[in-house]
Amino acid sequence: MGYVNYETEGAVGIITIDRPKALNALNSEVLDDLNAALDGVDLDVIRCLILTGGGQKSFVAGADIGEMFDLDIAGGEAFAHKGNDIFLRIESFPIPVIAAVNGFALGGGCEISMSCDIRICSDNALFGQPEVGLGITPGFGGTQRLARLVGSGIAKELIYSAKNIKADEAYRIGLVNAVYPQEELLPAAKKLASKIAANAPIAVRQCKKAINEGLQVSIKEGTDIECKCFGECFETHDQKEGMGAFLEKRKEKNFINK
Ligand code: DAK
Repeated sequence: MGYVNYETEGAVGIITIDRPKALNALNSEVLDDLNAALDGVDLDVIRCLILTGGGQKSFVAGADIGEMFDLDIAGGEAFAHKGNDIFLRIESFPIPVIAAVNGFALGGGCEISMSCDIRICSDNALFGQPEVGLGITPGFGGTQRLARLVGSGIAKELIYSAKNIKADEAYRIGLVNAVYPQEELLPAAKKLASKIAANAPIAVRQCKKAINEGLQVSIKEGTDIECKCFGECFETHDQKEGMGAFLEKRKEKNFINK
């Protein structure tokens, strides 16, 4: 695919947005290629995804400002739908997605990282929602996901002021889980992905579903969702394997995603 590379290492898939000349900005082609990369993930084999940016400087420097500049109302709406559909697809993708943020994560770049389950970043990462300085609102979920992740007070400050924050501040406010030197970022992402991939895949998927769906509803509805997800794990090979290993005092577990 032109602007997006997809490779696998065992049960881990790595998607790289690779348009370094434009700091990996999201134009329509990148969004199409990203969609195609997600289509290509073999969910029978892959248990965790990593999303990162090509080059050493940028994760994603936002939606493509050049492409947006001339859009009319219909074109703007079509672009908005295309982006939002993909971001929602990442958020509800059946397996966990880790954003390995290796530089600029501005506008749509910050937003795509927030549609991932977990964010870790390099020490040169820069996060921000600069849209109000461009005369628009965040449009790929920034007003919604940032407030949910870091609280409305900090989200409002960042969005209204359009200020960028460095990796250490992103860590302090809980936007990222960890910060690494650039060269250690991808190895750390792979290590975390492998740890996730070693657990029972059906259980991990049900956890993602329960957390994501539970965040949208009341605690009572959320715990009902949790009960349903818990139930879904039973009668599976992997539930018998996981509990069997404990009862037999066996360290090795053979989870087969069934
Ligand atoms: N779009 C297009 N090209 C970009 C770009 C972007 N967002 N960011 C960088 N580039 C391009 C530059 O134009 C330049 O191209 P050439 O001039 O070499 O052809 C190349 O990448 C290198 O950039 P710089 O020369 O500027 O590199 P610097 O290191 O000096 O600066 C920078 C890096 C990231 C600080 C700077 O490039 C910058 O400020 N970029 C713009 C960042 C930004 O404002 N991002 C937010 C974009 S707005 C919506 C949906 C979505 C959105 C909104 C609404 N609806 C559904 C309603 C999303 C909006 C956004 O994401």
